[in-house]
Amino acid sequence: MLNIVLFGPPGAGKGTQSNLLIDKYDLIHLSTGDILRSEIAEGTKLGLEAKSIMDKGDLISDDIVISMISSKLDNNPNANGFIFDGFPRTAAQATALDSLLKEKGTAISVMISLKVADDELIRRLLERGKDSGRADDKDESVIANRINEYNNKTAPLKEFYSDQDKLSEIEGVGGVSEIANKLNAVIDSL
Ligand code: B4P
Repeated sequence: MLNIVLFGPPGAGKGTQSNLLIDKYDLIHLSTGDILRSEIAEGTKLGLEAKSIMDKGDLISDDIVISMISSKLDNNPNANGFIFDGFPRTAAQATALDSLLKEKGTAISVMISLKVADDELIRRLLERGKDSGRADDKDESVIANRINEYNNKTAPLKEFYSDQDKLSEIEGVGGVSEIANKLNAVIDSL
């Protein structure tokens, strides 16, 4: 199986690049952000709880996102592989993901981290906020909080994967297809 963690700060292009990779490599896209937003749209109990946390730019609790990913893995027993987009975001999530994949006789193949400077992230997210309807993209202080959460809780996971010799970092600034070519080169070299 090909299991990719697509990593980077908010607005780095994880969702954008995932959409290209799923077609090219026939993978299942698991975006915890998208799953949470669909819970909100459906008005579920989880969605109602998640909305106020996401609108502030804080992280949802580990238990919730781990169980969401666990059930998605169970629901796709014949997948060629998965792209994990926006997950894991904490050490507890990374450890849980390793265990879940081990139970299924597989593992993460690579973590690809997209590098983008903060001023470019803020520019992209405010631009998306003009028509995305996402409250967390409209307010610069919420965006700053998301970047802060990333730096404090999520960025340290690069070490978790580099200790397993699975980290590959690429420049996330440039044209979308130019960045996609760099991602493809990393994956094709596995
Ligand atoms: P996410 O949905 O993961 O939001 P994101 O980080 O903004 O997404 P991404 O980086 O994929 O942005 P995109 O490619 O679309 O999370 C939202 C919230 O959900 C979190 O704050 C948290 O509350 C919660 N959450 C999600 N997962 C969680 C977890 N595991 N644990 C706890 N809480 C969790 O790119 C952004 C913009 O850039 C787009 O407009 C795009 O068009 C543009 N863009 C992309 N590539 C570009 C390029 N090369 N050049 C110029 N613009 C580009």
